[in-house]
Amino acid sequence: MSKPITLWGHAGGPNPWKVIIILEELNLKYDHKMLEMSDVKKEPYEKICVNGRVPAIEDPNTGITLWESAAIIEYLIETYGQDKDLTFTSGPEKFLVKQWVFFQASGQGPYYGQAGWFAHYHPEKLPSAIERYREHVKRVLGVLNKALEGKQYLVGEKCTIADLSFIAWDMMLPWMFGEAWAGLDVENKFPNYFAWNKRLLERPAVQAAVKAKAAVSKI
Ligand SMILES: N[C@@H](CCC(=O)N[C@@H](CS)C(=O)NCC(=O)O)C(=O)O
Repeated sequence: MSKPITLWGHAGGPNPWKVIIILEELNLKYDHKMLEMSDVKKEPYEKICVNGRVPAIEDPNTGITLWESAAIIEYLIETYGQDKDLTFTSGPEKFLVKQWVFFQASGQGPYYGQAGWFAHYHPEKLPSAIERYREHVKRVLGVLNKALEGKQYLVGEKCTIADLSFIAWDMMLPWMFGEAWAGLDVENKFPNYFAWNKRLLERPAVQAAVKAKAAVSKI
């Protein structure tokens, strides 16, 4: 790889940071172009992502333009993951990685997103909506906690994109729950999840993304 990948992202939204974690893990050169939310659903960005959402990438080394964060991280791993150490390429593990990557994109992201939306952005205060999506977040934490019983990582004995894809949304939990966050007592109620999340956050690539996000966003 010789030329940097362009990543179209946003300062606060989690999905571009999910991609940045993988770019950092793979030690790839990239240029993070941060858009305002008011610019994603119009030209010129809609020419890059017809869905008008970030992230999207443009990779001049292969000519691809790609959006949807899960598709992007699979592309990066398959194209640039030299020794495939962040995934599995055969056996049941190959599909178990996909299972968790799909679950993150369909079962974590949208519910966490709605929990954040109703707590912070919805024009009316709707306690029942806030409660509904916070319950969904707790359910996801419960699923991960159960799956991680007696295990360090979701698939096999190593860290993969299955694990790494959850972090960017998990980083936003304190913001999402506000004052209710401390009362959730994640460390004691979801101990396997808590230890796993801590383990992932200690990775240098994740730390690089956490620091870069903190420099441009408060959430
Ligand atoms: N499923 C998409 C979700 C992308 C997404 O919702 N991105 C947010 C920012 S994190 C966005 O662009 N929102 C703009 C909007 O909804 O108008 C993915 O994983 O890439």
